Amino acid sequence: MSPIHPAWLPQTALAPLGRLVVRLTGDGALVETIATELRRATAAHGGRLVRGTPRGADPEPDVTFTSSTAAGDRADLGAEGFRVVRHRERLTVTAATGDGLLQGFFHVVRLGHDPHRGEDVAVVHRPAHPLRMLDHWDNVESHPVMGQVERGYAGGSLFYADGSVREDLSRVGEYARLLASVGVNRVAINNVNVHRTESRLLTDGLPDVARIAAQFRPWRIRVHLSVNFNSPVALGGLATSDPLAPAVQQWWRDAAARVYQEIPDFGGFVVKADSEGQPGPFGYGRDHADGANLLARAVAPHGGVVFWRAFVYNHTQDWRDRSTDRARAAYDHFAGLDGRFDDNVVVQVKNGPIDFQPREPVSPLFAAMPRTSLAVELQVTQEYTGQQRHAVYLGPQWGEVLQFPLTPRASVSGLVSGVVGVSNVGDDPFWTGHPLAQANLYAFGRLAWEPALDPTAVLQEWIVLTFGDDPQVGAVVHGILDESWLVYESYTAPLGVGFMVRPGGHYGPDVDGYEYTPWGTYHFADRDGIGVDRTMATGTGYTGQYPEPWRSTYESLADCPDEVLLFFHHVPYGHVLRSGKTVIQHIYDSHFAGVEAVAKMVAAWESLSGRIDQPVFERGRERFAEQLRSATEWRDQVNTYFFRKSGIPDSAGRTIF
Ligand code: GCV
Repeated sequence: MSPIHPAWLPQTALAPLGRLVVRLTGDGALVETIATELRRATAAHGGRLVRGTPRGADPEPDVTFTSSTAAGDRADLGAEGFRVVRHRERLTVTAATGDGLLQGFFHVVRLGHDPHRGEDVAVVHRPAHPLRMLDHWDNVESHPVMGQVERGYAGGSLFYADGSVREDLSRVGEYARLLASVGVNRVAINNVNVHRTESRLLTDGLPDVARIAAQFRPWRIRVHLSVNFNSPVALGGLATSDPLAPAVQQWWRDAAARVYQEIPDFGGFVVKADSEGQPGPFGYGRDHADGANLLARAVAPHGGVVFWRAFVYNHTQDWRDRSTDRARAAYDHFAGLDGRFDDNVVVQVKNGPIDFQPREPVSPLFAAMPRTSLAVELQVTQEYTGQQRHAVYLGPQWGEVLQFPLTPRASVSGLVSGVVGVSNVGDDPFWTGHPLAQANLYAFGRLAWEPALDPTAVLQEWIVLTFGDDPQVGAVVHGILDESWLVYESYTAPLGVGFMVRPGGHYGPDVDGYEYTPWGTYHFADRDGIGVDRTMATGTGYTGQYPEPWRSTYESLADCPDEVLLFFHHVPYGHVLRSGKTVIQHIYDSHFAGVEAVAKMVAAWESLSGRIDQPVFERGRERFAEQLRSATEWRDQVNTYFFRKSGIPDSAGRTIF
């Protein structure tokens, strides 16, 4: 068993700061957290930590972290911001809160060598979104089908083993440190599918939840629980969980009060309701505003927040029924409720209208609820993007989503107050299965804090912190990861078609895997053409959920961008794309090119032998071998399927079976 990998915070990452004279002022729990970091770093690397206000005998600090109580700073820097001033080779970081100072501390770690040297600067950093959260789909008791972590590709859970909360939670503390270093400030610790044992975390499991919260607290990360909407019946013995029943309301108030007694900084609840078998307000003839407000009012007196998921759709559809369209569901259920949610409800919307496919258009719901707090939900765990066996850097996808100009005035990022990711971490020694998948966890936090960051620059930060500044390693890792999302897309589902995966596990190709199932139908391929007609003119009308200009853009075959063409239109195989290629030739070309790109990744990784830690190299090598095998399978199955359907040969005459 390899020792636990330090991810992007090895001792070497703290060495540049640890060599300097550093002053730290202020007090409080978070200042003590920073002090511990600085004490360790300076002790290991020969620098010096000076606490408190300057005294005559103290050496001049190279870097100063200072807590300010000035009203102007409070207004300017807010609850989590910090100011960085470099003047004559002295660096000063000022914050009005411990949270801000902690973020400022990690900012200086990212600056690397000699952070006090360089041009004079004065810049304020504030997060774009106050809510930056990771959801864990971890089960306390390993689920017979989904295992310990639903859609987890990094071993077991950090929190649970053998049916209960782990005795030793020290690794959770390490995880909290990593998350804090990239600005994550909330974590939900159990699966949104809340099974029997997990529902009891809210009641008799509370002391254990409190132990987990204690690991996150020094890093100011608030813990949330996913709760089962039916808890008043299942746990409280009530006859109903109807959100309008006074006894139900009282039950939730009491439950929340007990939680806050045990965990005063508890974040609140996460709820998946009326979705994929989870109970919800529909069962009582109520709507999702009634359901969400029930829980919101229970936690409101304690400052809690309820993340209510908009992932509500019918998973028992009849594939013969062409009028149902899963893509429409979130908007159809939620847009009409805008304005009815309490202030402490955050409606959590998946980035796309379906389910974390390699490519989807952004959900139109972000533009439809101006009077509701929204969060965008991203999938860091690589359910449909290679399950941490394929190297896929998702930063560019998330950057595109967050910056997508959905309305004439606002990007998705500008329409939401939170960014939530489904965590990709488990008890794996490398945290994330594929060591390169750590980059996704890192980028999630950084982009949630500042969506305008260039994902390639974020990757560069991660590379230097993790591997050091060997330029060859940097070039190779960039070469592998920069375009890896597009490479993955190219050898899997083309042009916005999704779900050509093996049902259940969602790994590997199965073109017709979901085509005749109750979960929705995704490609409608026949001998003449492919794609889902979601237009208003002849299809499901989904395009009508978008504001202009996207409604017209997506409705029009001529204007629809190639990469989502088959998401919106059913076209003949001979349809000529904006790229100038026919759809069928694009399918062939992209699949051949994708596998070639993976072969280059494999060779590039091999060149790192001896230049990076051996266990990281070996783990990566094993994953790249699987990626090449799997990509080849995708290429051959997808190409063969569409060649057989269409009868149109590859113009380059390559091997199709
Ligand atoms: C936690 C998809 C996944 C499910 C997941 C669900 C959700 O359907 O396959 O495993 O359930 O999304 O987001 O709730």
